[in-house]
Amino acid sequence: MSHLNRRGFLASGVALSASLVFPAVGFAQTPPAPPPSGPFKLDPLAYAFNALEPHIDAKTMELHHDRHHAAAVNGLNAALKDHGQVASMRLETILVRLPDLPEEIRTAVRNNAGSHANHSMFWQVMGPNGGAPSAELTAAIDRDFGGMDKFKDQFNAAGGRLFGSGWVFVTVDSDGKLALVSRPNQDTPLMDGRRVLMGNDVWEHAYYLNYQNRRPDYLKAWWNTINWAKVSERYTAGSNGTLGI
Ligand code: MN3
Repeated sequence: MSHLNRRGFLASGVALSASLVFPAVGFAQTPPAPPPSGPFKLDPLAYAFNALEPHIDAKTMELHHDRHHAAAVNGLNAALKDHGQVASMRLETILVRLPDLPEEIRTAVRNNAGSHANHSMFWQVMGPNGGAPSAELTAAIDRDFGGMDKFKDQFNAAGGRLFGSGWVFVTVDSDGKLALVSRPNQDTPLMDGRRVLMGNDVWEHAYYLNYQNRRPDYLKAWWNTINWAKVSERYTAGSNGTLGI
């Protein structure tokens, strides 16, 4: 449903229920303004907030998704309010074209679009039913990192080295080659036109309630939350050039 249609639908729904409750007032009643909206939206989490316990606690997941990620989506929509042409682009296109954006919205878009993309990826690659990586992904991990254990060690070491807030990513190119990449703040390799297989959020809001200053423990525990079936799907899509966010 388009933004305009949804707004019209909501407005008529409000007017209809108002006329049922207050028949004397009927359609003279002005419906309340719709909530702020825009082209980008926050998808609900595909699993329960407590689904990743004990590795990531429910409260952290709820705040992370419903507050932090939601704020990024709202911030992005607000930044693009008067920039319809940018607002109509795909998120990955906006991210790779940041240098072309009007300067007055560039930083807000960089932070909020980056955050929206990073968190959308993050929820996807986690889940309660981990499974195992596909044979193709396993072979790529063996080839590019020397095996799963070394892969996790290198990834966690990169997470430990990150100063301040940021992300550790694994990129996948169209030949299926994997690479480890860290980025500060809400930057993402999508800004360089690369594709992200998976990544971990190393901002303190991702772990502080449960792990406080023990970031290495969080980095280690995070592997227990990985949805390898989904990551394997993303690997296939990355290798054939169809992977989006
Ligand atoms: Mn986060």
